Order: sequence, then structure tokens, then C-alpha cells
Amino acid sequence: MDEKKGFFAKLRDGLTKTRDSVFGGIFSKERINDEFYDQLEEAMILADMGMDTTLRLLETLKDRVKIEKPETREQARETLISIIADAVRPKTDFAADMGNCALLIVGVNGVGKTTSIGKISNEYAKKGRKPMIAAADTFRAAAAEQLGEWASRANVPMVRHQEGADPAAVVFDAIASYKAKGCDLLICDTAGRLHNKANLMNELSKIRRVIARELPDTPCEVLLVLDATTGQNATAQAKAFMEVCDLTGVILTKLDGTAKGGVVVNIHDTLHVPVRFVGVGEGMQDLQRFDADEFAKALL
Ligand SMILES: Nc1nc2c(ncn2[C@@H]2O[C@H](COP(=O)(O)OP(=O)(O)OP(=O)(O)O)[C@@H](O)[C@H]2O)c(=O)[nH]1
Ligand SMILES: [Mg+2]
Repeated sequence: MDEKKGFFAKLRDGLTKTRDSVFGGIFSKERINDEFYDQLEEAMILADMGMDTTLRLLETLKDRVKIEKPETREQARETLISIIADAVRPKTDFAADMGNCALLIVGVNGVGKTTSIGKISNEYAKKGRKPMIAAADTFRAAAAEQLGEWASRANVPMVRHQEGADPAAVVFDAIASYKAKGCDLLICDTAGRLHNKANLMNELSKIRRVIARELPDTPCEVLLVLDATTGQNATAQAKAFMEVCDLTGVILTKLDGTAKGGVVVNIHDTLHVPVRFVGVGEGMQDLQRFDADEFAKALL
């Protein structure tokens, strides 16, 4: 099986719950009427696309149905797939794909930051890039050990300090090592606490300053990791983080365990930050670059 096909199959599998239990049976061979739109509206809200987003997309669908005149609900599915794909398509390139780049990975406890870093390092290392990991979650006891395991599995160097050390100092040292080793992708883990907003803001902006000073010509992507199983709550978390730092993108994990896969659409529509990766399992290969067309197809 070629890799591309394998990826789509995994994404499809991951979205099975959303597709079957929420959208199952809606796209039949029956004709399109108000009942169809009502069912669709209910399903889209159940999938956590959010009320406003759902209504907006349905208006677009109704307009296109008038023009394109699909006969069956099954045919209208194709139209909705293209509408959703357009809604979630990133409008900018991902800096890590364009050359040297720093990634700052943020998010609340347990959403999958460390796991995602392991998977991203592995993917980019396989592509011939040279990642360097900074274990800047110095707050949780086992954080650096956990990250170290992923780093050694991906065969990527990592810089760590003692528990309780200054996270910005870890990043500073990691950048020195990054330069010395000729690396081209700096990936920084961060602690997952949000209970003290001022603290978090200080910590993240200090890290940002270190990166800006030490790597002035390197773009920095700030990626927020969100757990898809929390649905609409993920959108709320994203709003809170946007107040604390300039997010440039989202990693949506645990799409495999949820019927709320539609939250991707809600995040794009309300926050205007692109989803860059989706997590569809716990394994090394289970993080995918987000592809709008494949996502929309797998969702419906
Ligand atoms: N099913 C599934 N599980 C995932 C995915 N991503 C992460 N996990 C699991 O989620 C749990 C938490 O992941 P971590 O990477 O430790 O999360 P974290 O954000 O670093 O957590 P803290 O460091 O405590 O803030 C682990 O058990 C992971 O295996 C995913 O895409 N799918
Ligand atoms: Mg972690």
C-alpha cells in the first residue's frame, strides 16, 4: 500500500465514529428537501461544528444546490464535501516546510503535546531534515524522560535541564546546540498548565524572545495542541490561548477516539488559524499533515 493511500485509510478509520454515528444514513438516494437540511443541521451540530458555522455552511450548500441541481442527497454530499474542504483549507504555507523554522508547541495538560513532538521529529527526520528538540517542560517530573524516549526512537537530539529549571534557558541551550550541529528545525515542548495566565504568558513570551534574539532570521510557528475529544471546549481553549500568545496554527489530536471530528471546521471558521496536523492514534506514524480535501471526504 502506498503511503498516501495508507494515510487516507487511517484518517478515514479515525473519523469513523463521526462519519457513521453522526452522518450515517443522511446521504441517501432520496431527493433533497427541508427534512434533509434539518437532519444535516442536527448532524453537523452533533459533530461539534458549532451553530454559527453550521448555519453558514448550510446556506452555502442551499445556494449551490439551487445552481448545480444535484438530484439526490447522495449527490449533495459531494457538494458539501467541497464546501467543507474550502472552509478548512489553510491559506498560508507551513513555515517548517519552507526551510529553517522554530516550532513552539503549547497547550493544556494531557492534550498530546509531547507525543506530537515525537511524531513530528520523526516525520521530518525521515524527510532528511535535522530537528533539535528542546525539553522546555521543566515543570512536570517525568516530562523530559517521556520526550527523551520519543527523541531516541526518532534518532533526534534533545537538550534538557533539571526539573524546575527555567524553560527559556533550556531553549537557549538547545539553540546553541542546534547551531553547532547544523540543525534546521527547532521543536520546543512546553508545560501544559493554564491555571495561571500571567505565568504562562511570561513563560511563553520569554521563550519567544530567546528564539527571536538567537535565531533572528528563523520563522517561529506557535502551534496549539487541542484534544478533539473535548469538542467545542477545544475551541474555547484556543480562544484563551490566543489571548496569551500569537498562535499560528493548531494540532488536533485524538481524532480517532471521537464523534466530534467536525470541531476542525469550527476552529478554522471561528479562529482563522490553520490546522496543520491531526493525530489519529498513539503510534509514531499516527500524526498526519492536515489535508483539507482528504479531511472533508473522510468526515462525510
Ligand atoms: N488515541 C490517541 N491518543 C493520543 C493521541 N495523541 C496523544 N495521545 C495520548 O494522549 C496522552 C497524553 O499525551 P502527551 O503527549 O503526554 O500529552 P501532553 O500534552 O504532553 O501532556 P502534559 O505534558 O501532561 O501536559 C498519551 O497517552 C498519548 O498516547 C492521538 O492522536 N490519538
Ligand atoms: Mg508533555
